[in-house]
Amino acid sequence: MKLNSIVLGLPMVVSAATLNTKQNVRVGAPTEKLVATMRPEAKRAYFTFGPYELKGNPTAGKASGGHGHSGSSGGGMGGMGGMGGMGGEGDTQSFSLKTTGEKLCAPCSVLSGQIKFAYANGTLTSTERGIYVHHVLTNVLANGRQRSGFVSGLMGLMANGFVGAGDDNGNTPFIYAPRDRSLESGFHVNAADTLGANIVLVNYRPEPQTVYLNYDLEYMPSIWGRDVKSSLLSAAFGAMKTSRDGPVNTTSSPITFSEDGSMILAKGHLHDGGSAMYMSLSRSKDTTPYYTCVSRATYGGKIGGTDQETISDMTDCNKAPVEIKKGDNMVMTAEYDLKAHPLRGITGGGEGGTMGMFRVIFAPAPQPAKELKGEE
Ligand SMILES: [Cu+2]
Repeated sequence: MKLNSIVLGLPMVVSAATLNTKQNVRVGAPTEKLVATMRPEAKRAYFTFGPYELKGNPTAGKASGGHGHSGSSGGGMGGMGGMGGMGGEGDTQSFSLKTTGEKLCAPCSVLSGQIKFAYANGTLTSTERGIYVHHVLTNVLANGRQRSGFVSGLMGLMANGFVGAGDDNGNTPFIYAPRDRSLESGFHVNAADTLGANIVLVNYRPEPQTVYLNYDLEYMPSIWGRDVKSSLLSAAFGAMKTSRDGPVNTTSSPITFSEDGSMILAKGHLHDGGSAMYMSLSRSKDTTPYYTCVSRATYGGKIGGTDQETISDMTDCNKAPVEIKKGDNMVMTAEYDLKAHPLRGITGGGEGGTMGMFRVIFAPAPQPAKELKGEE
């Protein structure tokens, strides 16, 4: 029996591979061809999970644009608007995924990644088709390789965030290496790493829908370069300030970096109603910023069956890595403008909550060589 499986093992693997290339279609994987863009020697592929079966939504089409309401202002949604909002609002359906790095590209260093939902036939889902991606939060952890945070305080405890999506940022990839290739970094994934994802979706259609989650990953097929850390940092705990009269700001206290490194990417995260996330960086004893940037919300696309315009993307804050010194301070501001863009109307009534965050991807500075330490 054992011998048999050893002998038979090889032909079976080969035939499976042949089948894969022959068909070249996996249930739930988008049919769009992928081309590596970060580095010529990189690979790119879809990693597909699911199916996730969404119940039909009997109140679909009755979603009220937030502007019609007077009773539930942004402030009134306080309990839902903050971190609690990640768990979902009244009309969301949640799923969880637990797997290992083996089911991704391990051993590999992910250079960029993007979430793509598709139907069984590979057609991408969209808000127009009634699939609203509230959140996909992915964490990748390894025993003994927890990514400690790179800022001090509660928000900086963990930095394990892997490719995710929000209602606002599905249209462009997260990058773990600079596009200008000025330094070598990636999100390291080993076979034994555990991947956990919290998937929160809304079905804006009356009939059930079945979807598949795809990680579109571009990666180096080895452990390569600096291992990045990735954290979601919030302008405030709880809801952001909002007003129906125009733009209002919520500004954070200074958030202090706890190590040297390079900020590879900063990308804002807002909910519908938000217009921009601002960031400024200053050296520890200096209040004059050495770096400022803005990540703006782009609105586009309607939610299926409603007249609600929703955020389709956020611009990247930085175009090139920013050199960070331990002790530097970051201050961020979330701007909401309900006059320009109402809060998301929840199917069956009510309004979505608010968030104001930055996803920050950080490559720690290389450790000084050991012999240098010895000479000290
Ligand atoms: Cu959010």
